[in-house]
Amino acid sequence: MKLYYHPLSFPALSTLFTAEAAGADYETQVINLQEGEQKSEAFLAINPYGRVPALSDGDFCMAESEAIMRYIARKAGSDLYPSDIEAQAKVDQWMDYVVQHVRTPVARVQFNRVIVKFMGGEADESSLKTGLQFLENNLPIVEQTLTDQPFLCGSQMSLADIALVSALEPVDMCGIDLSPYPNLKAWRAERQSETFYTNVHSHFGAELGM
Ligand SMILES: N[C@@H](CCC(=O)N[C@@H](CS)C(=O)NCC(=O)O)C(=O)O
Repeated sequence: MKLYYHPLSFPALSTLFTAEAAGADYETQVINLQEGEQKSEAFLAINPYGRVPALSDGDFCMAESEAIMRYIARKAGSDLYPSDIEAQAKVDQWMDYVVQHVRTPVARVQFNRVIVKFMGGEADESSLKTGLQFLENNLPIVEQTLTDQPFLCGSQMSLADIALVSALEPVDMCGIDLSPYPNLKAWRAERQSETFYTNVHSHFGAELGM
């Protein structure tokens, strides 16, 4: 199984973290987004959407990070994505919440505080404010959940937790303050000390010397 990624793509990192946590046998290939490799003919044959992450497994190719996470966990027979229908539904629920209500606003802040500088553009202050406001609206439920229980879906780590760790990857780089959420902050530090994380990198941006 091969995972195509870029170290600054947090959706792509979620697939690497999943492969590590599930104990999957995998290799990786970096796709150079700065050079536009994602739109090359060779890569479009793997992912016609022209984005990372993507996965190939023999002749089988697929895209979309959460779908890839589920594929990896199922293929490895991992409990990260439980087979019980209700337990699985709860993992799906939290994965959807994290992607929609945490990852999307984090990406908005990252775009306006970090990416625009690389692109030589200007931040859209209203978009930035909206991203920060969405986080302020949405993170308290995550904080409360991780106060009540060790993981998003109860007592065991699942794909939902990996989605959350990944969604929060750029927070230090783009100055998002997690101190109003002490349990989330401590939970994140604990996950970042685990091998599924440290086998991928020490911190977000490390691969590029950031
Ligand atoms: N919904 C997709 C999002 C993938 C995505 O937006 N990837 C970005 C990097 S984070 C990308 O490859 N951008 C390059 C481009 O759009 O040209 C997923 O979760 O996999």
